[in-house]
Amino acid sequence: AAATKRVLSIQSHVVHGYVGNKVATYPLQLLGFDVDPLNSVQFSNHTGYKTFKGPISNEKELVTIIEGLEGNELLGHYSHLLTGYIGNPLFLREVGIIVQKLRQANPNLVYVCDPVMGDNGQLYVPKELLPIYRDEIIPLADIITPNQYEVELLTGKEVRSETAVWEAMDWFHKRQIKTVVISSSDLGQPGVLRAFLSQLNGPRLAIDIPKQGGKDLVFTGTGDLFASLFLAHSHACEDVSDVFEKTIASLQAVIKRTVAALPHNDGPVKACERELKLVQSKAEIEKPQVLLRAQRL
Ligand code: PLP
Ligand code: PXL
Repeated sequence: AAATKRVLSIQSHVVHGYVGNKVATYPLQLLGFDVDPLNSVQFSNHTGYKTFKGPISNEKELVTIIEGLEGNELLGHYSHLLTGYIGNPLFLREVGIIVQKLRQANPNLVYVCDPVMGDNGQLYVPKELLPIYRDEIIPLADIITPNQYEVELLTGKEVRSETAVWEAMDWFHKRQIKTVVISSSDLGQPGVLRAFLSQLNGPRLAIDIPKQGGKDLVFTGTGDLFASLFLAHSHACEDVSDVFEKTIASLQAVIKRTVAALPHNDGPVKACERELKLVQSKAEIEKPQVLLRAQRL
């Protein structure tokens, strides 16, 4: 029988720090989900450090793991599939086959896809991933969480205005994706990130997020954390505004604690000092305090 709260999470593992499965697992567990992490890579740390080392899993290894689960009739146990950073086109193509297997085993499976490809005009995966996401993977998803740049890549159109945001949302809805969340964009006022959500035959929402800790500070893993929190809250809440607000509330609390722990000197902030203070934010993950409200548009 399908569990109601069991996630297969296909993402990266890092030994040190919090991105991919390392940042997604704990919040999902705190919010009551069993999490089965399937690691697409095992790196020493995320790729924004001076150096990183470790093996990348190939599609044959992925198939082997899935065969093991299948051999024990475990594929039907998943209520959710979550996918994030995948660096290998053949691995991604295999994920498409796995989605269909999981759906066959549980027709109510919810697939949350974070099509991680890049940020701020910079691609950080091989360009061969784009057509696979666009044509094979995205059409299978229920919920997608691209950033502004990833929306531009997938739709093939610039997103430089709010009108363009809603046109892009409709591009996804035409492909039957129920919920599209753009977790951050530069379309807000200066110093403000604007996030957008659109639901097929549902509301259009936006939340303005004041940037924390100065304009040059960037955090890694925030998008991965967003997707895991959104998955958890979308299962628990009927109202998609609540889901959106709670997700942003916990994410902002984690960032706030991370900023507060930065060293008080003027030197450049090191990658390891910017690692999210995830474990320390247990209370705010369990009980988000909503400060930023969603606007209905
Ligand atoms: N960084 C900050 C400060 C945010 O508030 C958010 C989203 O709310 C994000 C990052 C997530 O966006 P991205 O998917 O671009 O990492
Ligand atoms: O958060 C995205 C991400 C996921 N996984 C790995 C990364 C990054 C971003 O740098 O390096 C391994």
